[in-house]
Amino acid sequence: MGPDEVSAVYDRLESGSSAYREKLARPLTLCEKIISGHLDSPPGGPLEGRYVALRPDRVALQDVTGQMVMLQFMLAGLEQAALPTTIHCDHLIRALAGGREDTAASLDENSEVFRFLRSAASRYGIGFWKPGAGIIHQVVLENYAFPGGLMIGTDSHTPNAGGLGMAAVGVGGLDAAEAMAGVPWEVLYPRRIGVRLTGSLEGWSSPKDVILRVAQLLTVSGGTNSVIEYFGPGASSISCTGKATITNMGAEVGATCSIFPYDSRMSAYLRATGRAGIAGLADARAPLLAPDPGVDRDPDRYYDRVIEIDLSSLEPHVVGPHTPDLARPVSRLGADAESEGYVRRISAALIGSCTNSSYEDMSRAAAVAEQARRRGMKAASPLLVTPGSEQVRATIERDGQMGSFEAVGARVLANACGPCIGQWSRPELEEGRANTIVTSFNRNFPGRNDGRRQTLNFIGSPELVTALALGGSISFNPLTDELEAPDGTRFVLEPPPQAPDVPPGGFCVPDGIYVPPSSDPGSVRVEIDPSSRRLQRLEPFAPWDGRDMEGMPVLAKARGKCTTDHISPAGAWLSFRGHLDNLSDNMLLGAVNAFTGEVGSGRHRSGEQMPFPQLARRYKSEGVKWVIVGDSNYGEGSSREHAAMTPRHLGCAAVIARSFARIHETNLKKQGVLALTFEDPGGYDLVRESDSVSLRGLDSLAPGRAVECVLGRADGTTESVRLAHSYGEGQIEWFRRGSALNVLG
Ligand code: MIC
Ligand code: SF4
Repeated sequence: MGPDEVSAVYDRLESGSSAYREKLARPLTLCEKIISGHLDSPPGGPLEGRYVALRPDRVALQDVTGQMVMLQFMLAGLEQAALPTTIHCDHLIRALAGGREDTAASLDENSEVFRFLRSAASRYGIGFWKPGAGIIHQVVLENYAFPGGLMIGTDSHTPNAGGLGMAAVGVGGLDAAEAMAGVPWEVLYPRRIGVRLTGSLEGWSSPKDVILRVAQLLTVSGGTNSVIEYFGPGASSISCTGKATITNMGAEVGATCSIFPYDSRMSAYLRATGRAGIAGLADARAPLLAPDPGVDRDPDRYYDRVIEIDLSSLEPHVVGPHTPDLARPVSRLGADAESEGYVRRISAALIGSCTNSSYEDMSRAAAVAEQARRRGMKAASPLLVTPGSEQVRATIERDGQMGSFEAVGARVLANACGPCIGQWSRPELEEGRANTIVTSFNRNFPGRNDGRRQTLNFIGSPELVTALALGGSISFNPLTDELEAPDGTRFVLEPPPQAPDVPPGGFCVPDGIYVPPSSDPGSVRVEIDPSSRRLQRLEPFAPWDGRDMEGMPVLAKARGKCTTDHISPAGAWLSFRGHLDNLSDNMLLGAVNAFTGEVGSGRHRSGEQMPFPQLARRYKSEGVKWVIVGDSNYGEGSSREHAAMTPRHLGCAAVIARSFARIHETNLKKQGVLALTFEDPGGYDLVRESDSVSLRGLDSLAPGRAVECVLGRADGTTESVRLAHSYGEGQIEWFRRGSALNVLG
C-alpha cells in the first residue's frame, strides 16, 4: 500500500475513532482507536464483550497455512483477493547443511507445493515471496506493516507488526479466506492490558527480556482475548525492531495482538526501509497513532490490567524448558538446572528466527562473538544462525556481523523457519537422548524444534544465547563467570554495546525474490495433480443433521498442556499441510492421554489400544461420531486450522475443554466442530474413559445459553454436566451448515 491508501486509512481512523470516543465520552486507547477506525458499520454503543466486524487493510499468508487458505478460497469459487495479500515461503525450508544447500534442497522437495502457491497467487491477485526471501513476519515488517493499520495473518506471530504500530492479528486460514473474499472479519472486542515502561535498557538486557518478563507475569493464557498495549516514557527507548520482538511474542501469552504507539524509532525504520512517504504521513498524524491524552496519566481507568516494568532494572531472562512462561533471570539458570536435573551441556545454540533477527539483534550478538574471536576462541557449542530475511542477511554479510559469527564457528542457515518449526535435522543426536538447546526463538513446546520430545529448549535474547554458546553450559552465567581463551587467559564478557537498529550504510535491497500477481489472471491455471500426496482439493464438510448427539465415545481426554503442536505436529508433517486426509494421520500424536499417561494413543470401545488417528479412522468407518476432552488453554500456540480440520475430517463432533486458546476456538467453530467449555472446570475430572457423551438441546443452541451434556457410565448410570460456549448469533450458523465456508460459498 502506498501513501495514498495509507492516508485514506488515516482518514477513516480519524472519523471512526472520533465517533466512538463521543459515544463512550472518554479517551480511547490505541487499539480502541484502530478497531473503531476499521469497523464495518458504526457501533450502536460500547463494544465491550461483543463480536465486532472489521475491515482489515491487508492479509499475510505463509506457505504451510496458506495452502489451506487457497484451497478454501478456491472451493468457495472466488475470483480475486479483495484485499492486498501476500504469500511468504518460509516454513517449508529445512535446516541441515546451511542456507544455500538447504534452500536448494527444499525447493526441490517442495516444488509441487511452491508451484501451486505461486500459480494460485498469480491467478488470484496475490503477491508471492519466493523461498529464501525470508520469514513472513520480517518481510511484512520490512515492506508492508504501517502504523495505525489493521492486518490479519495466518500465523500466530503476525502481531510482530505491532512493533511498527499496526494492529496485526493471527487467525486461522478460513478467517483469511473470508477477508480475501471481501467479507468483514469478526473478532471478540478485546480486553486491554497496559504495560507501562519506564527507564531504558542497559547492558545485557534487551527487548526480549521485556516480553519474557511479561510472559512470566501473564502466563501462557493470561493474554487470551486481550490486546497488550505498551506505553510510557520507556517505550520510545526501544527500537522499532525491538518492539517487534516484544509484540511478536505476545502470541506466547495468547494475546489477540500487542502494539506500541507511533514514535521516532518507527519513523526512522520506515524511512530506512524505503517508505519515507508513509513516515511523513504518520509523523504528521502522530497523535492519531497513539493513545488519547489522558490514558497515560490514569492508565488504571482505561486498561483492565496495568503492568509496570522498569527497563533500567530489568535483568536478562531465560525461559523454559517446554513452556515460554517458565522464566527466571539468567543468574538463576544454573541453580534451576541443578535442582531440576536439566542437562547442563548445551548441544546447540540457535539465534535468529522471526522473533529476533533484526540488524540490531545480529549486531549485539555479533559483538559478543567478536570478544571470543579476538581471543582466538570458538564457541563451545554448535552455533546456528537463522536470518529473518534476505535483506538482513545480505546487510549483515556486508557489514561484518556474519563474519564474527562464522569466526567462532557458527553455521548460517536459510532465511526461513527451519529449526524453529521442527525442520531441523540432527542426525548426530542419538535417538531418545535428553539434551539441552538454547535459542532466541519464541516457542519451546516438546518436540518443537527437532521433533524430539527429550530436547529441552531454553529461550533468551540472541546476545545471551551467543554468550551461552561460548560457555557451552546453562550453568555458565555470562554476566559474571569467566571464559578461558586458548592461550589460557581468563576473561569475563563485556555486555554488548547498544547497536543501531537501522544500518548506518542503509539496508541492502535484494532483488529477484518477489513475484507480483499476473496482469492477465484469466490465463493462469492453478494445477493440482489428482494423485498428489501433498495437495488435495477440499470437499465441503457435511451440515449438521439437526439431531442431538447421543452416546459418543471419548476419543481422547488430553491432560495438561495440549498445544496445536500436540494436536497437529509440524516437522515432517508440514509436507501434508495441503492434503487433509494424509495430514490427519498425525492427529493428537503429541497429546497426553489423561487416562493412561501415554502419548498419542487411546482405547477403542472394544478395549483395543491404538494411536489416536487410527482410532478416529476406526470410529469413522463405523459411522460413529466422537469427542475430545481438553484441559486448560486447549489449542494454545499456533494458528494452524489443521488442528481443527483433521479432527473434523475424522469425525469429531465436539471438543469440550476447561478453556480454549482464542485462535483454536475460532478454528473449531469455523470448521463446524462444537467448541464447548465446562461451566465448572471440575467437570473435566468427571469424564471417564468408558463414558459415552450425549449433547442435547442443540436445536436451541443460542448465545449465552448452556448446553446439556449427559455422561453415560459403563454401569448404566448417568451424570449431567453443564457446558458453556462463546458462539455469537452468526457463528451458530457455521455449526448448522457444517462450516463457515459452507455459509460463504
Ligand atoms: C508456529 O510458529 O507454530 C507456526 C508454524 O508459525 C504456526 C503456523 C503454522 O502452524 O503453520 C503459527 O504460529 O501460527
Ligand atoms: Fe516461523 Fe518460528 Fe516464526 Fe513460526 S515462530 S513464523 S515457525 S520462525
